[in-house]
Amino acid sequence: MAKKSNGRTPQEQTIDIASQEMLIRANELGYGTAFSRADDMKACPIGADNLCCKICSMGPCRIVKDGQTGVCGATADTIQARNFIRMVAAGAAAHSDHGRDMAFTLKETANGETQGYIIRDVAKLRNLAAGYDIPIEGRSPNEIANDLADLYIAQFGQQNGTVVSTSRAPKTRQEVWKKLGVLPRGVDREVVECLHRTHIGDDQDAEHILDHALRTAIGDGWGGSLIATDVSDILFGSPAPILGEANLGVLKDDYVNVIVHGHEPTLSNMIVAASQSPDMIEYAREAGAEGINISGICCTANEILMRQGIPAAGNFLQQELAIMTGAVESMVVDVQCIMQAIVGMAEHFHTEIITTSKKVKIKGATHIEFDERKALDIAKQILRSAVDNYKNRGETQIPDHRSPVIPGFSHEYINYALGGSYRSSFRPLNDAVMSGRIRGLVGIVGCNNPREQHDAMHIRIAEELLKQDVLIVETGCSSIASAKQGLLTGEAGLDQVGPGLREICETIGIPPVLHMGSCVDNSRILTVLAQVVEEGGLGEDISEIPVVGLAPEWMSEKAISIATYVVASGVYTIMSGTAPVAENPRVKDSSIILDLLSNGWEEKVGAKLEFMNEVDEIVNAVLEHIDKKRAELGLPEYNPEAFGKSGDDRMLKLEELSLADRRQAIYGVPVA
Ligand code: NFS
Repeated sequence: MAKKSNGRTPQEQTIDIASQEMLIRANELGYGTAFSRADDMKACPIGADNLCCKICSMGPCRIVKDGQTGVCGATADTIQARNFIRMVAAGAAAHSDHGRDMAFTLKETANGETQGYIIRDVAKLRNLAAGYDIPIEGRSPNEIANDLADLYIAQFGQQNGTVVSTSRAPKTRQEVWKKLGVLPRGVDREVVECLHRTHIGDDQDAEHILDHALRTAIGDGWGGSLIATDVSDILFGSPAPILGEANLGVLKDDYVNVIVHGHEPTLSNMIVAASQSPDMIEYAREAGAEGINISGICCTANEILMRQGIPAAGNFLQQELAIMTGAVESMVVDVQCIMQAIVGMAEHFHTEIITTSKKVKIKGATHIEFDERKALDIAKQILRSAVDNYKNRGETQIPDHRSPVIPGFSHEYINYALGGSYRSSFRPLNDAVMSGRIRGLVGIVGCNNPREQHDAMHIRIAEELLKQDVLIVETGCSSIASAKQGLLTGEAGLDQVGPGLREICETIGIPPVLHMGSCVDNSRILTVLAQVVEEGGLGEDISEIPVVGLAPEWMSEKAISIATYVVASGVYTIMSGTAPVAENPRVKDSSIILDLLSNGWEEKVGAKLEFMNEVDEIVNAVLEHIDKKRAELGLPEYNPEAFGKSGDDRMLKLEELSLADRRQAIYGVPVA
């Protein structure tokens, strides 16, 4: 078995077989990857605890023993709180700037200034607009979209008042925020204030700093991210279940392979459309290929997987590995989660890395700047250059591993699936939780981190919770991890789930793990929870629902912002791996921050943020919390014995009987 000299074996680095195959190849060829670099470079221990301050040039200061402060006198808890909120600011900025760009694309589309985009989901547009008191009767979709776009664009630069989309949170939750003074005024304003407060000599009270982290993150989850999701649905359609595939085996030897990687759906959707146009197919055939095969990595993968069934080549840690197949003509990237290392890896192969965002260039990559006004032309230009590169392809090694996946569980689809078109409702979901068929709900979200075993935590936690009748919703790289392991299809997942949850999945026809989209689509989880509250029976506020949020392999600042707004929304949240702030046993004050994030936030917003690393510990904490919330609501104690005795299970048993015995079993009396 190939093993890096000072690192883990590929099997220790990832549980994903396709990735193991590529890591073995990397070792044989002597190419470094994020996995080997993580093995070769230990994380800085002071930075890992976030006990290092470099916000001014009197430092950098590092706090490594009791009583020590920065040159300015900043204490450990102040330094950690400042570092934490700066991560929230960066994460919120990334999500929200994406949302802003989407809102501008909506505005330009409404005014006929873009190429190839249309308003696809008129119903969602009208519903949203009506909710914000934008007139809809007798107006064209473009007129309504123009007004909604103006309203949304204004939320970013708004100075006073409240970000309008926070009104979609339950009233009780809005009251909690109001009382605490953390209703965001404008998305950008809160991000800027994070930077101001953490400049040398400003806010030096950890608790006060963290209050503003809540405010900024709410502006992300219920503001920028929600806007990104809304507009994506309006322009590209609200997702509904569709069959797709996931893992490196979706690459095809006889096709020109183009991977879209990053986050924004604007270019990727256009590349998909262009790849299916007859002129591009013809162009590829002339080059000797069967056609153009598009697949995705990271959240771009989720955006096109859940709307069009375009396959996902992999999650975050597979970006370099995809290039190592030797079968990728172009990797087209936009923003976020793009490792600079892909350019170096591509140099070993024929792959061309193409950057497309005005905001992102990578040295050594080709830059073809995207412009919504010429979207289709640019998409075709990118594809032509990929086709031209096909002739340069050398030896390939595509792992023969791919799994079917059914993504597309938007808030709107779940509403429809539960009740049908004429009585769409969350009632059956609430009832299932109330009866105990579903013990509780868990959202598993977030990244991969090469310091952990790739995909392992996502999958192990999901598998354990499914056995306990916990319904799971997923987004981001977590959902791609589950997709690769076959947890996102009905049949494949159901033999692994508890009896009550299985009944529900079979009745409604859903997998036990619901793929809800990309990371900005965590906003879908928020609006689902708001509707669960509205439906009644599970409390007056999100904090009363038996629900937990998990980010088992997080690595990005966006994940910190997400965790913060999920907690701010009232959901107990656990992150694993490297905690963004940690306790150093030699620095007493370093425990303050963890207490503020857990007990402090529980007092303020009704939910804790905690950090744990063992699967058993996490699963126990989740179940304990769910059962506690069930008890507080006066719901029956969870009892798996009570379920699984009807439906398909009974039919399967009947099938084993002779016809006469079967009739006896059904009618209770012998029937000739
Ligand atoms: Ni989320 Fe999506 Fe993945 Fe993490 Fe990156 S792709 S926005 S940040 S790594 S889940």
